[in-house]
Amino acid sequence: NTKAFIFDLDGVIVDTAKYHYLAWQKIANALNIDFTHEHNELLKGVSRVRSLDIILELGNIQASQEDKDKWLIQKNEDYLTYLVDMDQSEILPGVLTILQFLKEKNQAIALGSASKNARPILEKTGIISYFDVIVDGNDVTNAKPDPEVFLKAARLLNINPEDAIVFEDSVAGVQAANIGKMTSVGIGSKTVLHEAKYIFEDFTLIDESFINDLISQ
Ligand code: G16
Ligand code: MG
Repeated sequence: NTKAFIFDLDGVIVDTAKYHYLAWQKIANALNIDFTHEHNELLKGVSRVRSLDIILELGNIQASQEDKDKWLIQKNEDYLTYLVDMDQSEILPGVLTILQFLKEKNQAIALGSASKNARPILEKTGIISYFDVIVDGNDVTNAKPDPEVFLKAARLLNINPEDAIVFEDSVAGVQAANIGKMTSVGIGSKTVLHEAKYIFEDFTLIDESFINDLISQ
């Protein structure tokens, strides 16, 4: 039995949400917009362009496309400075164990991320070779909760959506998996991710028997 195991990136494999937050905060501060950790939750799984719109809405600011483009470039340049020193130590607990186990079981592994910086992050953390397929923000036109990113990954792996399992930390991502008729596994808070079929606080709580059951289903 071969299934497709599709991983989200930010918040699932690495904790880059903190770097996105710092970079957005600089933009928000310069515009006198109050941007808290709670506000940052709204940006998880959301594209860069949409994230800026959400921040501008928080501050009730109307901006020209020219200004928006400038801030989007600034945000990404600042975000990239946090990635310079990134290494394997930033992989979230339990992730490597699961990737190794899936490989031993000859399962198909994909990345399904909204980020346009996914490849360099997988390279820096040394895990890019685990992924048979990478679909990221450069490859899709519709953002989560649209299932495009996950459907595309499953199609490239030649596996039916019904035989795909998606690991996600965002509400939009869980919804995308459900809409795509895939098995959604939420990584994070039970209250936030209640729409997921299964929910675990983190990957250390996922054991081999759970994965084996998914494979034989
Ligand atoms: C991620 C993050 C979002 C971020 C988006 C775009 O997606 O969760 O906060 O805004 O990527 O990232 P970038 O600016 O690097 O293109 P995911 O789907 O990996 O959680
Ligand atoms: Mg995420």
